[in-house]
Amino acid sequence: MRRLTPQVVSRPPVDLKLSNYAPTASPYTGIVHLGVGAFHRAHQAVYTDTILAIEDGNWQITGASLRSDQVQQQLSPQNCLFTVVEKDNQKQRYRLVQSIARIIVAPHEPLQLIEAMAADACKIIGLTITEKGYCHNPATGKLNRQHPDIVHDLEHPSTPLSAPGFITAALLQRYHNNAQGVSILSCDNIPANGKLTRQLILEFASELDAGLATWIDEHVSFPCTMVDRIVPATTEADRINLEKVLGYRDDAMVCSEPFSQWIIEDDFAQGRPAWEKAGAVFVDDVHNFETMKLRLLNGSHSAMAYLGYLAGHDYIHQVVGDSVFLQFIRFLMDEEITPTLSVPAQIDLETYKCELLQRFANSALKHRTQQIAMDGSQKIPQRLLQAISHQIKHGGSIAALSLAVAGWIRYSRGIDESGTPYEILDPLSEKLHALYAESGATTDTLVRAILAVPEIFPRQLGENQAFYEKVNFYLGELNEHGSKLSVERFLEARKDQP
Ligand code: NAI
Ligand code: CS2
Repeated sequence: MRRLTPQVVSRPPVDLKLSNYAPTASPYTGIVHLGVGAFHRAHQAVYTDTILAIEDGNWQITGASLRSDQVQQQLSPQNCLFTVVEKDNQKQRYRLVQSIARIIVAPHEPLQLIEAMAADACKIIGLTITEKGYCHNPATGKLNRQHPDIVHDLEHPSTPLSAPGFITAALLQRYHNNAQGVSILSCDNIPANGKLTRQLILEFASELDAGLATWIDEHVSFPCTMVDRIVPATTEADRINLEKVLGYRDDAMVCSEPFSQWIIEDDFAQGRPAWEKAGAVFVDDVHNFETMKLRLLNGSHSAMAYLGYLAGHDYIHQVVGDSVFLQFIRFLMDEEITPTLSVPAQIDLETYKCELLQRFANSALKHRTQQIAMDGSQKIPQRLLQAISHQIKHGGSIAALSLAVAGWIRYSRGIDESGTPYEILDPLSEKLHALYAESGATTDTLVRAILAVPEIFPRQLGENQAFYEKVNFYLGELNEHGSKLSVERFLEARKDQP
């Protein structure tokens, strides 16, 4: 086995595209990024790789893991080089990415991470740490003070565990050093991700030092972003295929679709790379882009993940390849999500929705329904529930959205339609499991109990009778008929309506 090494850059295989630039000499880089998972590698690291080849600037990335050392084991032996494979049903394209300079494993080197973010050289702190990494309450957008990592970090602020704790520790150093401000760039699928991050950091900082909170307010910017590129978790089969084509083993490779979109609010405290030259779009306000993407793409994704998995589909392309689910998703998009959107002037919504369905049908990209199903408690508020609240307020239909929520509840039972158990990966899995165990055989007690979980359901929505009735009805359907037949019955019932 020949591992990917810098020699590849001097004599690359013919199929491999790569940019030409020298690695940064400085130990401190302009960008420090928390959460160097699959998405960061196929998205922000690629945009930055393009820019490094066309303009000067210390914009290489120091990547940090706040959890395991897996990313370091993948990247460090390869001098942080890795391959992105763009795949669709027609072709595969290979690109070597060189924009990551080094990796810090925070649990091993917490002070080095704080120092990297507090350094004058650092202008941007990026985040792709998943929804749960923000340690907030998704229903209220406030810091979850009961979160064990937050409890720890407020007691031990100089040796933190959480992302809010690490960022605040670095900002405290900058404040004490009278240093310049910095931009905190959340690239997670969270509504108003910049505003939310600001709120959480200010809440955390106020607990430590009121002067720090004022300094952050004046010196630190939190641009909101809409990010989009489907990047499934890499499998061993992906690595073996890459080795066959390119002749080297790449433990850090990622596969993604060709499509990529990055819409960013142009509010940077200390400058930024000219990412627009790599295709990013800078706007004053991302709200309408983000709502459109979170509800149409991610809302459909979650609906397909729960209902599709229950119907026996392991991958997203299989779900949209099943005409019953395809019709259902199109109905969900057109009848219940579209009415909740203010569409940005640059977007033709019909084209956008058709392209989404084509992207979902990409069978070269094996996107597991169970990957999307994880962390449902952190995802469904912005993907499904906000659209439901909007529809209720404006007298619109919530049937398909409620069937998707019922799909999530049925999925959370952890037993599939053939009786086989599976693991629920969700920060609230214990709570959901306990609610299932306590609720007995009928759906109504369970649905009442789940809709009363304050971390997920805003009170007004959880107490809405029409919503409760719909979810209860569809959960009964799913239990009685299974997912596919329930969706068929749903569509059949729509045919009779005017
Ligand atoms: P991944 O599983 O490959 O990486 C997740 C990263 O988050 C890892 O570095 C992990 O250490 C870190 N992390 C997990 N829990 C954490 C916690 N509690 N605190 C701090 N760090 C934590 O996942 P991937 O694919 O990179 O996705 C990450 C996020 O990126 C998603 O949750 C989403 O918000 C966003 N995203 C992902 C897309 C995709 O298709 N994969 C596309 C658009 C956005
Ligand atoms: C997916 C997203 O994992 C999930 O929950 O819905 O990561 C999705 O692939 C991206 O948002 C696409 O941009």
